[in-house]
Amino acid sequence: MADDSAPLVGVLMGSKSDWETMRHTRETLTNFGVTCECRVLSAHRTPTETTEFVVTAEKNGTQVFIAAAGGAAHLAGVVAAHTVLPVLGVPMTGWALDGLDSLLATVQMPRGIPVGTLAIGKAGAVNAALLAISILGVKNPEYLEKLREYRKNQAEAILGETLD
Ligand code: RP5
Repeated sequence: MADDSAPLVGVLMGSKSDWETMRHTRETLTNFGVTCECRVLSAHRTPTETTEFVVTAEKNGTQVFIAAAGGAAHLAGVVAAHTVLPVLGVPMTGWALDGLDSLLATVQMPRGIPVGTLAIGKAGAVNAALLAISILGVKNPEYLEKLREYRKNQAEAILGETLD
């Protein structure tokens, strides 16, 4: 049964080592007044708990999932396998290939189970939050208004830049 107090966005990451990057997702969502629950849950280290989290969150009323992982990054794909809600994937930089491995693992979902994949690292973490807010904005026009304001402020800051 959907619960009005359920967080709108579920944010999963494969390891606490991803949090330095993914804290920008929470910060962005919070700045827009969008509630989220952030959890360390891994597709391969905690597969059962990952599935349970997604199924329960969907039942409770969560509307978008964001999943971040590095290396052989199958977390977003596994989340998408357990829900028809939108799933946004954020590739984390890693050890040997510096995020290219996780980018390909996240973006190259076979036909039938989509994951909307963002950029590697902090840009992807922020943009995943912004895209989740756009998705929520389809039913909540106040979020679209806040996005317009955010872009206006961003443009003004750029136009106000001075160079020495
Ligand atoms: C992935 O492996 C995690 O998402 C993380 O990006 C990467 C490394 O994890 P740790 O070894 O730092 O826990 O599962």
